[in-house]
Amino acid sequence: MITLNTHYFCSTIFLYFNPFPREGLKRLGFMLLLLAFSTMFFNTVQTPAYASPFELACDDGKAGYGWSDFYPSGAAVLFSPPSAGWRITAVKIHAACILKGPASLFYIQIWDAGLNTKYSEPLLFNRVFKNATLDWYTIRLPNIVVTGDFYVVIIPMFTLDGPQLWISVDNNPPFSNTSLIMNVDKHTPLFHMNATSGKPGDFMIRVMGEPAPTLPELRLASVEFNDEETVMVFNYPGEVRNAWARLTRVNGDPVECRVSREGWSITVRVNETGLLNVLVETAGGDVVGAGLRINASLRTRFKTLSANYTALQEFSEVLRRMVETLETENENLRTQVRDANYATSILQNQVWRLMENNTRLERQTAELSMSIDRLRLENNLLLILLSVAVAALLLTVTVRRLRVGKWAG
Ligand SMILES: [Ca+2]
Repeated sequence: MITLNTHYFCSTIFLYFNPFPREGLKRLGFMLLLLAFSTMFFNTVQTPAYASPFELACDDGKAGYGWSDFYPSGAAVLFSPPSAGWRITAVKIHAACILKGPASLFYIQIWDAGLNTKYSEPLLFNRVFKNATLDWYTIRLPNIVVTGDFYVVIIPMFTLDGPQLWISVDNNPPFSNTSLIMNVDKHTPLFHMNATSGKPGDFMIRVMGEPAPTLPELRLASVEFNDEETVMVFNYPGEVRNAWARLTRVNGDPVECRVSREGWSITVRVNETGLLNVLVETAGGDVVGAGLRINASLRTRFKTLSANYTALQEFSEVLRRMVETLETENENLRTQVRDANYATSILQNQVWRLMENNTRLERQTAELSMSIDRLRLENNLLLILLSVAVAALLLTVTVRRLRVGKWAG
């Protein structure tokens, strides 16, 4: 947090008028009083510095010191309007801005009680502030209608070498306990400037407006991603005269977005990340807004998923081809098996036939063997008979020779 106290303001900004820094506070008070009188007297376009029936204020009008900080810090004030619906026509800031360096932007935002952005507008410092002049500055807004409590958030986008916006803080009791320093990137409070805090105060930020009928909310209906862009559809259940959208990049630069509408649907296409602010102008000229953070991680996750999906699709295609190949191989194998079965059955038949033949041959062999045995037996018998016949013949011959010898002798 960077603070610039009144003493410092006076001793730097009003040095020309005040050679004695200790007199600075009185001098500042006097100048503010003079300014208030002059604006009231001349009835200029400058809004009076004190609360009117249509001005919501949490400070008492006395600046104690100036606050500024680097992004993502922002000065926030919570307002509780007197009616449920409130039309914001302008925001007033008591501040001093040192205009130097290249022209650059600060932001004014409206958040709802749930810390959701409803409106975000980038503004050039030199279009709003006079150089090094502590004063009330009025920033006109396009009739933004809010429901219930809301925050006005000023993001000074402090830099060392560019314009430096110092927002006044009323640091005298009583305290409204409605000012805080926000992390506008994360949408979380960084520091509550409550009476019980170490540094209580009220940012000198006020709201000009009037009661308005409550309007329906602009709601996000769908988000889709593709390789090039994020496509969001918002619904507004009412007559829409105009619709527009603006993306604030992470570095703070604003980009206008493409918007198309059809009936209640407003389609916004974005190809970057950052804070998206979508706005519709109703038939009555009021403006209703919605904010949405388009996250880098969400897109990265989508891209990763998309890449994984493509890889899986390719793998699936490889698998499909493998299955096809396997199916073909399976069919071939089936055919081969069928053929093999056929061949087997043929072989089996041949085997059966061979076995039958074998059996028949065995039977024939057995029969032949029996025939051989019988013949062999018959042969033996015949041989015996032949031996007996030969022996009988020899005996007969011998007997005859003996008889012949006897007679002759
Ligand atoms: Ca006060």
